[in-house]
Amino acid sequence: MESRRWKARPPGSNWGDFGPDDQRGRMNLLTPERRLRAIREVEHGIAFCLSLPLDYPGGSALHPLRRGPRFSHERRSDGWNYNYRLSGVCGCFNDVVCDEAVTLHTQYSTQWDGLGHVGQMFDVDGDGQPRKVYYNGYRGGVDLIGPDDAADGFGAKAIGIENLATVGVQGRGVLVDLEKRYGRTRALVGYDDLMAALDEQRASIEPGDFLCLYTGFADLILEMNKTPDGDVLARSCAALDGRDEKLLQWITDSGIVAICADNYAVEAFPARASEGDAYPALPLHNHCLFKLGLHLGELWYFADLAKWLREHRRSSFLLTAPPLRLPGAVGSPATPVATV
Ligand code: UVW
Repeated sequence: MESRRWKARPPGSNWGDFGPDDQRGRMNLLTPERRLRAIREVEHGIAFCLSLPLDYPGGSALHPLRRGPRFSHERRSDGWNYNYRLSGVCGCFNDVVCDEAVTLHTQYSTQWDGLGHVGQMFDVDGDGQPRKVYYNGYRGGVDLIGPDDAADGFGAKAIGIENLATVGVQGRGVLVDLEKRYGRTRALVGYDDLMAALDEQRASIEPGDFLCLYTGFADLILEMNKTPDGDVLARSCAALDGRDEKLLQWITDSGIVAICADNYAVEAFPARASEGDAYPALPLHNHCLFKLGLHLGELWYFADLAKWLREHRRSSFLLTAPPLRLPGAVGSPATPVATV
């Protein structure tokens, strides 16, 4: 018998639709047939790296709590396990070896937001008491364990990023060229604007697709050469309008499996003002990660792919974009590849 971990699910959510214990969300729509359709996008055998160097943006201007990768090394004998000369018992080995450790904020640079990245205070038990919950009713303090929780072992015991990795993230990407439409002007893109951009490109989105948004934001970051100007970035490039209900409904209805953008948060952050006693600061994150189990890719690098697609009057490609299979993480760096 099915046992759900919630009595009431959030309005507009799909909790339970992929099963009571589902941890993959909309990636369930990535079927073998849809992967095959994606593979048929490959005609030239040309591949594009869709990642920034993972030590970009540089500094902490985009998010004060996220820092770039820091390397460290282990001691070995009386030196370090780096440029270390193997000697062996006979002293006759001539190998030289390097190992390393890295402290990496999983969402510093090109990344996937996992389903444990954003949840909501919601009355899942129907007893009038809002609780910290995430996609499909997984709970803060029970399934997602942090330093404040009494339970053993930190991390996401459910809906961790490893659940995305085991999907084998590969499908059809459709790049919407918002940079061509808006340049680097700050633009809030709602449903009507997105549909107009798709029409202009004669692109269509089908269930199982990855919606990819090229805004020029990552190019600006690269140009800032690791000293990003937060004020300039906040005033630049397009971002989705997470308060546009029509856009959110389209995301639900479209059957897309993920949204991947080259900007900071896919949606504009801060979002437009809202009304009411309690509402999400990140409404598109709320709709996608929390309600639909739909992953978000951020700070991807699309410039080279976008140029090629423009020149060839194409919008779609094969996308291969696994996160790290790192159990318990709520996000992951990524080095996605587009093949055309
Ligand atoms: C925040 O956490 C603000 O957003 P993001 O998903 O962009 O990392």
